[in-house]
Amino acid sequence: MTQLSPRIFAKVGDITREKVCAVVNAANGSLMGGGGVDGAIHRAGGPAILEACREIRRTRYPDGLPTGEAVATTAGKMAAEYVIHTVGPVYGSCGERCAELLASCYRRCIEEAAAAGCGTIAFPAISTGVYGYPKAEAALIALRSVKALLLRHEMMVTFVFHSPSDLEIFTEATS
Ligand code: AR6
Repeated sequence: MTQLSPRIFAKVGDITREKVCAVVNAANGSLMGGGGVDGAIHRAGGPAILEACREIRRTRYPDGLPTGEAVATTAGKMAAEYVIHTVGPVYGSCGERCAELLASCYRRCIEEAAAAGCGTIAFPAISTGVYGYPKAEAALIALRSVKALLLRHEMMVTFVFHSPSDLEIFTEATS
């Protein structure tokens, strides 16, 4: 575990195993699951998560969750209490707005976690898998957004990377 500031940490691991109040899911607008972190979270948490997502689609977002937005559901069988689902930007499809949309994901996730009463949250590297966001660029946006949010929220944040090389890219980009 690397400590980046008094309340910000980074590590290598599987986010589905984090013992925090909220784990963030890098979802898509359908909220109906997918590959990557999304697939891992639905597998680890079980069907209660998909059920809650269906209810959110039906009642609040019939057209899908917009990019940059976030919603909270149960974490099912995982150690966490909540999953905060967010939709990162597809790199290359948003031009100059990509950075702003990615920052919005981090901001909205922390806001949703705080609203749920959480004091701890774990983030995957949103948009840096299938959605193609360059990892070093995404790292700078992630850290900058979280630092700004922590001025207003009592929250402990952990960035969880899937591989040692991803953690290395993050620490190099942000140091
Ligand atoms: N724990 C932590 N990090 C992980 C894990 C895990 N278990 N699994 C993958 N990663 P991605 P995106 C890392 O593709 O780019 C899905 O199909 C991975 O190495 O999961 O936002 C959704 O349904 C990468 O660095 O999310 C959407 O359709 C990072 O998590 C779409 O992919 C994010 O990769 C979202 O794409």
